[in-house]
Amino acid sequence: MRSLDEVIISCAVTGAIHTPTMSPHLPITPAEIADDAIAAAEAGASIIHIHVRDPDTGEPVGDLSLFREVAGRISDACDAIVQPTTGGALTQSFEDRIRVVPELSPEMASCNMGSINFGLYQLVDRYDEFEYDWERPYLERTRGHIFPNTFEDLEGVLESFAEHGTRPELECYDVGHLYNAKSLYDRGLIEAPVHIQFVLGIHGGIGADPETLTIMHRVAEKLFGDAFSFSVIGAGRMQFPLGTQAATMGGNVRVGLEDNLYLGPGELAESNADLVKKGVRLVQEQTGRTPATPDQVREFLDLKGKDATDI
Ligand code: KMH
Ligand code: ZN
Repeated sequence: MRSLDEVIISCAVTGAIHTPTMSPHLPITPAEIADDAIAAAEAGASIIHIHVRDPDTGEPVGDLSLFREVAGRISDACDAIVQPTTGGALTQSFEDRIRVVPELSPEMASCNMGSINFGLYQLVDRYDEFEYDWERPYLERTRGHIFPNTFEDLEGVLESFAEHGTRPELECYDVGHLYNAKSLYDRGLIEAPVHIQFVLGIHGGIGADPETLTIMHRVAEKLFGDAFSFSVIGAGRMQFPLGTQAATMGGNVRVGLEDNLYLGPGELAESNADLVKKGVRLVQEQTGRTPATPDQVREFLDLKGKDATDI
């Protein structure tokens, strides 16, 4: 496995999972998303993972002008690596989700390594009522929804990544996704250095436990040897325990309101920066590793650089 002395902290600032009713601190408008991202970068995040939302209702959308505005604001204000999603929103088609790569030609973007059930319907029962009409049906529809990322889809999007010199971060929600990634790597559609995100705790993927992180890591090592690095998403309350475990293993950490709304039991995080600060503190205390700078990450992941993007 490849590892830096420092730890790469990614911050996923808004996502497409949580809805405004779940937290008043979820950034919604381009200015809110960008401001929260810039503060997260100041707190130690070197990669900022972005989605966008309808500024009036908070519904996750795929509007390229919103992506352009958010990415531009962040890039103008700080040196962090802007990493748009190609997972998008659950209401978007695959073709719609990936348009952000040719549009922004970013240094990195997420790339989801297989089709899965992606259940959010179970969150509905936690709330008596919702602030916006779209929230309940958005969550409910995931009962019958598959998040599509077929081999044909992946072949197409990876060609687009290669054409634009954009490094894919390989989102793996289960062990089989590591094998999918390996077969695409063997075919030359994914190039080294391979950077994998173990996504633990999505309802439809592998669970968020210390054991599953160990299993994903073991299999990735078997498949990729020393040709990969990794980061971890622990959904919900496992964000910090699994992030700390990942850092101890020489891996990297993703925090942010996309994956987790809470700083501690019953305590909503008031900003993404608060989650970054907690992640940095825990990792430093437990492992002695300090946050990598964006330029250290650029060198480690062989990114093309901010000036080569269309942001
Ligand atoms: N929402 C996370 C579970 C993406 O945006 O492409 C994974 C993610 C994937 O962030
Ligand atoms: Zn995302």
